[in-house]
Amino acid sequence: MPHHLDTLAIHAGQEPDPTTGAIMTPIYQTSTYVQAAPAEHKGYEYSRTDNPTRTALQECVAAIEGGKFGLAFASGLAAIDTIMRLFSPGDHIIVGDDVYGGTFRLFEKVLARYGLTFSWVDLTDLDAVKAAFTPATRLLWLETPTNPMLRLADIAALAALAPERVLVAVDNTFCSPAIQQPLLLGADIVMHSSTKYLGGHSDVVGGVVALNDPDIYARLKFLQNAIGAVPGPMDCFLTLRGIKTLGVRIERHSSNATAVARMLEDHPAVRQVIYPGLDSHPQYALAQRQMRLPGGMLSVVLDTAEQAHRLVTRTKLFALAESLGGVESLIEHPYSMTHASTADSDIAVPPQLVRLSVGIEHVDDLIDDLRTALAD
Ligand code: P1T
Repeated sequence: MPHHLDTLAIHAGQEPDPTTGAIMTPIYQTSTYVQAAPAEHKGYEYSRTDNPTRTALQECVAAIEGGKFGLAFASGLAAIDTIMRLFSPGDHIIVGDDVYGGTFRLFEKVLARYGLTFSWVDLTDLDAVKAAFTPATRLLWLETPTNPMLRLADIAALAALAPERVLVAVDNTFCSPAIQQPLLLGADIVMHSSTKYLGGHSDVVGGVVALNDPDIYARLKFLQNAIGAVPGPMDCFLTLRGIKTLGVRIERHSSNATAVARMLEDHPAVRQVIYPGLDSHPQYALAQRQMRLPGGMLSVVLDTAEQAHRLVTRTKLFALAESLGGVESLIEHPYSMTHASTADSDIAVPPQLVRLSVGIEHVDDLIDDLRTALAD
C-alpha cells in the first residue's frame, strides 16, 4: 500500500545517512563536488545544478503532492518566475482575478514587458473562463483559496475545461497538500511559497514545484539551473524539517481558525467573515468537496478602513506582519501591505479588509486577543 501523506512528509526522499546512520538529512553546505576525472562524478557537480539536501526536499515535495517530480527555488516568486519562462513572447495567460500582490506585480509589471499577455478572470465563473481562452492561451494560473479574498476555484472543473495545449498551474500555498492535492484533481503543475505552511515556522523563504510530466519537468529543471534562483542547503533542511509536522499543524490551524471565524462572525464590530469552513462562505459546498480541512487563513471585512487599521494595530498575540502559515498567528492589512502593488488595478482589495493567519497557539488565547482588540 502506498504510504499516507503524514508518513511521506517524514520519510520521502530522506533515508538515514548510509555511512553514519544520521537520521536527519545532512546540510550539504558545499558549492562544488570533487570529480575523479573530467565529467566523472557521483551525480553532483555544482550546487546551483544539484545539491543532496535540495534533492531530498524535492523528492519529499513531489511525494506529498502526489507527483513524480519536485523542484525547489529560492522563493515562491522565484518558482513562479521559473515556471513562466516556459512561455514565449505572444503567449497568453489566464489568471484568477484575486492573487497574491507579488504574483500580480511579477506578471503585470515584469513579465508583461517581455511580451506575455495576461487576462484577469473571475475563476468562479466557468463561462467567463471558457470565453477567455484564445488560440494564444498557454497557461491557466490559479490560487485557491485566493489571497486575500479566500475565493475558491474548482480545480477539477477548470482542468477539465482547459484545452489540451493549455497548462493548468495551481498555487497551493494557502492549503498545502494536507488539504488539497491539485495534481490528483487534474492540474499539470502545483507550486507553493514554501515560506508558508510547508516551512511552517517563519524561519525560511522558499518556493517549490511538483508535477508529473517528464518533458515539462526536464524543461523546468533546465530553467532552474539556467536561471539559478535556487535555495541554499540550510533553507532546504529547514523546509524539510517543517514539512515533517505539516499534517498535525494543519489540523490545529484549521480547528483554531474555525473557532476564531465563528467568534468573529458573531461579533457586532465585524461586518463579514470570509472563511471556507463557514457555511456562510458562498462556495461552502465546493470547499467541502475539494478541501479536506478549511485551513488557517481567514479574512474579515470591517465597516471602515480606520477600523481595519485599529484592529491590526491592537492585537498582541496576532503579530502585525506580512506572510502566513507559521505556527504563530499573524494579522495584516492587505490593502497597504501584501497587496499594495495591486492598488489602482482591477484586482485591488478593499481597504476595510483584514487578513488573519491563525496559528497553533491555544485557541482561547487567540480569541481573547481578538475580542480585546475589537472592544471599544
Ligand atoms: O514570498 P514568496 O516565498 O516569494 O512567495 C510568494 C507568494 C506566492 N503565492 C502566494 C499565494 C503567496 O501568498 C506568496 C507570498 N505571500 C505573502 C508574503 C503574503 O503575506 O501574502
